[in-house]
Amino acid sequence: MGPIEQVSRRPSPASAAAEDPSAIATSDLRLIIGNKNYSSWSMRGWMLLRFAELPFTEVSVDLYRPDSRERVVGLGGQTGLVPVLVADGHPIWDTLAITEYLFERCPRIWPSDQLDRARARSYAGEVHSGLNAVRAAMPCNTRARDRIADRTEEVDAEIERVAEIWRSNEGGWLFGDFCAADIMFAPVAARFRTYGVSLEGPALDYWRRLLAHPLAEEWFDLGEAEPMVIEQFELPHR
Ligand SMILES: N[C@@H](CCC(=O)N[C@@H](CS)C(=O)NCC(=O)O)C(=O)O
Repeated sequence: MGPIEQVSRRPSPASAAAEDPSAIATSDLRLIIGNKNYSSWSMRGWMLLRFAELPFTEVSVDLYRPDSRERVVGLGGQTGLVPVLVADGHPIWDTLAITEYLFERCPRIWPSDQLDRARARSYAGEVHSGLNAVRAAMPCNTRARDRIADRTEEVDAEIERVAEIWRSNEGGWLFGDFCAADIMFAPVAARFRTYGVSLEGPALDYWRRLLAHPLAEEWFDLGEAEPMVIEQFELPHR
């Protein structure tokens, strides 16, 4: 099956124009993503765009097929990986770069305080370049439950690090108001649900809140409705 193109449910132009009156008139945004059930980076890219309230067209490519990367490259990606945001024909092929691009048009992507912003970016960097053991042991499979992951020491240490960050939440979200730092952790929260990771106290509260965020719930529902099954990410049940 070829790429599926659809126009995302759009925010009211008035609300987006309030952030940046020139944005709607000047940019054509197209987001290339993978399977919603399995692609954690696609989830982040999609949530970021929806949070920024910028209208965009969505193009879905089935991942992990022999020609998937070629298709993504054909749509403008340079690495064959998703997400890719094509802005007025110019591809941005990395989630952190997409985040910064959106921040320049929608300041609430990051906290308003400079030091908070630096800390939020540090968390995003940690997710982007780290959590490798969790990623390998707990493939993203948002609709699955009660799956068994190999909980090595490395996996448990990364889970504890995530819990430590989540415990520091400031009465709701990591920096008070919801921002890109929370979005970075949304697929991690979904992984913890799939593989039954137990949390306690403020980390548990934060995990619940993140999974119940309207954009996360919408993404999970869309993933639930997808028919595709990628066997390599379907780990055994308990
Ligand atoms: N560094 C990239 C990571 C992107 C990435 O690994 N995407 C995965 C989906 S979650 C992918 O495209 N996998 C398809 C493949 O490996 O062929 C980013 O931040 O956007």
